[in-house]
Amino acid sequence: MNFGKSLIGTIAATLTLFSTVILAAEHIVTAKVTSFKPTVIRISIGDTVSWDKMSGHTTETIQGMIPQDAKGWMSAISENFTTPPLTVEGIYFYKCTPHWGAGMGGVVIVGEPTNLASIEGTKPRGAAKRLLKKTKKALK
Ligand SMILES: [Cu+2]
Repeated sequence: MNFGKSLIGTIAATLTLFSTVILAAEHIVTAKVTSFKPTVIRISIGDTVSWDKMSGHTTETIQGMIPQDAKGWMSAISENFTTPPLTVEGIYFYKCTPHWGAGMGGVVIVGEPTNLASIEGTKPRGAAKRLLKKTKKALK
């Protein structure tokens, strides 16, 4: 009897583990000339993001424009980078450092946009301002 119960427990735990792994999705962003496609993506907590066709590009989170408790990320140049599972909810602005002057950046929204007011509070200008506009549009 005890064996039966622990077996069921083991099966339940295994299924929970599998469903977590299966449900965590990988999202692909493609670098195209000096932009990221799609520029703004919405993902679930625990998903990952990968960048493709990154020759000559980087992806690096922008200081002050990610959730307070989140770790940012920084790729090497030309690296088809994949984030670890993004477990802190909120909005992450990122840039391609070599092409930020040309406005090459993007946004990952993990779960709910909990830090939107905080990002607005930084009064972004230029490319960051355009990213904010696209973020708000995506949230409508
Ligand atoms: Cu670039």
